[in-house]
Amino acid sequence: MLTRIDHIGIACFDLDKTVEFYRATYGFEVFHTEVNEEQGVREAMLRINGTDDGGASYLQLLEPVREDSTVAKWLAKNGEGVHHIAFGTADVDGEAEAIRGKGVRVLYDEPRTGSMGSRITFLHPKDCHGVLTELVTSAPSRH
Ligand code: CMX
Ligand code: CO
Repeated sequence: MLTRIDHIGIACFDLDKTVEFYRATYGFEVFHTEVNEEQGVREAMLRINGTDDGGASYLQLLEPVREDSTVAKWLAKNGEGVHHIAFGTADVDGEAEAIRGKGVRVLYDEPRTGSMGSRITFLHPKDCHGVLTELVTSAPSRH
């Protein structure tokens, strides 16, 4: 079961400036930052609210750290903006398999490491009416 919006991924050219916009405009503070080398991004997670399954909802601000990263490619084509949405689930493996069985392309054979030790996978945007969709299971320490 997909139980919540885990985050909305937003691609930006300058992470520090974008973080400052969200702080100054809305009062959202940075909850966590990290570089995910595998995904080719430097990211800031802004926590919006907790949820009743023990998870939370975030904005994920993403700045590419190398030119061949998926986010760099997307920014070059589209400019800044909403890059993907992510649904939270207790069972990313099971959800990915079930969705794959419905004919939607799941991009990874096995979930990979996402923010804060979470496990993530992605569904191809062309199979999801134009929306790059991520599935996330939070790390146990966040429950
Ligand atoms: N949202 C919607 N559509 C998208 C998209 C996005 N974010 N990214 C690409 N597309 C579309 C393109 O517009 C293009 O459509 P057209 O053929 O109609 O022009 C098509 O998908 C192919 O795009 P592409 O630019 O050629 O890009 P690739 O096929 O090389 O890569 C994808 C697309 C989805 C496979 C790749 O972005 C990917 O693997 N994404 C998952 C990983 C990721 O995004 N990591 C960063 C976030 C990390 C995190 O959240 O933690
Ligand atoms: Co994400």
